[in-house]
Amino acid sequence: MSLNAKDKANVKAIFAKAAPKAEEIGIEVVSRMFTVYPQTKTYFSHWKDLSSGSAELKKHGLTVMQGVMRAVESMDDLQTGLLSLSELHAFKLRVDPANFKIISHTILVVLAAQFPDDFTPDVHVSVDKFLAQVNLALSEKYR
Ligand code: HNI
Repeated sequence: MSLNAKDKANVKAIFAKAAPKAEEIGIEVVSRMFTVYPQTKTYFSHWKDLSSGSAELKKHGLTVMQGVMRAVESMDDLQTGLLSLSELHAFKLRVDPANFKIISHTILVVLAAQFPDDFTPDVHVSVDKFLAQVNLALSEKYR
């Protein structure tokens, strides 16, 4: 399941393309996650507004995408790169790690919708593998 050289190149390329649109993509990811998997909204009950136009959602969408882009940079050692984020989600936010799969799937869908020409089956496989590794690293501190 580890990423080969081609996977790494595919992941770097599609996220390089996504980077300038990180805010727009982040909004789309979080608002789709809330719509399709409404149980994810329970973690954000302290927000004033969970709608897709809200300032909180806009900020959080960008934050999550920046987290994913940082993971791209540390893809050779995700366990170390995502250690503090794993700690935060496990101990402070107490996010059930089942939700990491949900957001990964949502990220895949949004990338496919935003970049239909780039999102070939090959790229799909590579990004899927990468996000599975991110999930594993984010889940590290739960056990
Ligand atoms: Ni997540 C905060 C990254 C998945 C719920 N999250 C963050 C922050 C980053 C981040 C970065 C800000 C950290 C800080 O303040 O120092 N989250 C990521 C990444 C993923 C992810 C990279 C997966 C790809 N988070 C999820 C999921 C949920 C989630 C699946 C719940 C459904 N995250 C949260 C919550 C916060 C959060 C809740 C605090 C947000 C706030 O506004 O208080």
